[in-house]
Amino acid sequence: MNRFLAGYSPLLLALTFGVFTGFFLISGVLQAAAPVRSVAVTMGDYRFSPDSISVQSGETIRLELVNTDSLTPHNFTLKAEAAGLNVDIDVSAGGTGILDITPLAPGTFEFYCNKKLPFMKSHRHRGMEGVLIVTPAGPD
Ligand SMILES: [Cu+2]
Repeated sequence: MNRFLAGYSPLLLALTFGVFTGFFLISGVLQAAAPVRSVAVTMGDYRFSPDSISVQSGETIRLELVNTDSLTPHNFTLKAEAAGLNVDIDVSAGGTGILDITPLAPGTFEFYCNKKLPFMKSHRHRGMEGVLIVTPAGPD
């Protein structure tokens, strides 16, 4: 066996191990601390604003829903089985809601408000709908 390696390999191993352990610890911490991108979505006057939200496949975004109407409750419904999403959340008049979503497949998926008073047009029918555009995950 090579004497040099025999003498130094434990040190090298320890250093290598230490460097890699440090790297993984740091990358783990960085990943855990990575901020989730927030998108503020207002709901009012039978509209979502914005009514188009873009996200990368596999990315988690936080939707901060704000109902700006003082009397009318709204809702955020997003049924996108293909992307692993099944969302149905009510937001009371003047209220807020927080929703983290992670779409798992690219595509364009409609979201809408499912509220409807008897004998009235549904909120969706009045224009309360939008699209979630999920783009393919980039290389990283
Ligand atoms: Cu509504």
